[in-house]
Amino acid sequence: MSDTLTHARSEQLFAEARRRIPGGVNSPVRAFSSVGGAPVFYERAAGSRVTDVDGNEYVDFIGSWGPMILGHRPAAVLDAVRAQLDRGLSFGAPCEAEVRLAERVCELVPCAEKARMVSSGTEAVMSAVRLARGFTGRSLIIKFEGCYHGHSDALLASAGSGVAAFGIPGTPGVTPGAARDTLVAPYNDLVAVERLIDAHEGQVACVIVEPVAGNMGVVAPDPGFLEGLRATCAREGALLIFDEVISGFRAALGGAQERYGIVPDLCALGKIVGGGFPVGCLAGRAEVMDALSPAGPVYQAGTLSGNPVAMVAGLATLEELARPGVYDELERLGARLEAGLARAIERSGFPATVNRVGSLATLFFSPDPVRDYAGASACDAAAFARYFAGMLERGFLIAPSRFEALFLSLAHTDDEIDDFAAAAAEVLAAL
Ligand code: KE4
Repeated sequence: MSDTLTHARSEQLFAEARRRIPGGVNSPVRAFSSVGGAPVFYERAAGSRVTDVDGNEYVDFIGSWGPMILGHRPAAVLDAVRAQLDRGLSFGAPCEAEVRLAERVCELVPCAEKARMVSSGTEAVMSAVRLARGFTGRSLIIKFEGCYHGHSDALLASAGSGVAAFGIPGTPGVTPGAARDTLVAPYNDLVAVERLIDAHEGQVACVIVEPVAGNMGVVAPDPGFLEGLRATCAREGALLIFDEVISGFRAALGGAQERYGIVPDLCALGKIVGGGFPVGCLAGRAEVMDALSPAGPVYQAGTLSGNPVAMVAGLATLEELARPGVYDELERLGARLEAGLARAIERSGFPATVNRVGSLATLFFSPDPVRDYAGASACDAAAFARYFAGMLERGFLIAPSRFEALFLSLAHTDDEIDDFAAAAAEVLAAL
């Protein structure tokens, strides 16, 4: 924890939280467990900045883990939400807004012919896997080490994000039966995938991948990796699922599938599609999606799925992102950040490397390029914790885990990015 900013109120709230909330947080990575100290409790946020309950202001490079790509409290989303509040908060019945958001997702996302709304990325991925198993009649799934797909049982095998930060290969509570049908390959390793498929011919329902990995830190797909997965799945009769909960509407307006020109059979979306409200979305080929209840036999449901407030927030967000030049600007900001961090590494002489895809980046505490989980997990965790504290002290909020990304928004300014890089140079030099 920083030693000159005061965090008394955050510390007090954390003590109170721990009495009634397991670990004092509603999602583990927020607890600062791998970086030390009490988590910062947010009071309010606007644009690129958040203010904590002790009145400290920070430039925010977490952005609620991705949803805040427009910046916090964008006017267009606030206006849409305020108007909806006068019409109703939750219906549990069809409404026009969910039709319009499904249409918009299908217009923007290459694989999407139909879309089903849910309330989290976990739900979207869990439903996609069940749908793949139901549609193919097969049981096995292949995922990649270091990729995180939410916390449904079958996908908590060698997960990334919070699970990896705790060094938990899986987690207690996931039964051998639940994990048995999950096969794991190293990211960017096509040969390993083909070996698994050859060893389990006719049994693999799907291959699920973060097409841009964001939960071992940012790791881009090697040239040919996604193409290889596409061809292998087509040959094997397995479905290819892109988990685009992070990359969706961020890697490009149409997500990584647009950026790399590879069209999966299904994709899971989340974060940005809800504009800050709890929304996940399962989308894909109509032939597959129509196996979902009530059109087909694969059951899937949710009380708050298609919630009208969340739907209008998502619609307003996607409308803003569809404006001309948005992704050029996100790319420009990302390139500026990458160049700044590269200078910081050079100036400090600290052994580190930067991975970036668009407006996502990670500073890895490793002298070697990082292209998989083995590389990411070899990074210096203690150095990252000191770096985190140094950046917090200087007024920059980054994810409290080395297995996450820096999330840029359209609200970040050149000066904020340059100041971030200058602070990183100072902190790295002092590590
Ligand atoms: P949620 O259930 O948290 O909405 O989404 C799960 C999920 C699925 N797929 C990918 C690629 C994801 O990144 C996530 C969730 N991301 C983490 C951060 N890397 C959420 C932060 C948290 O767990 O508190």
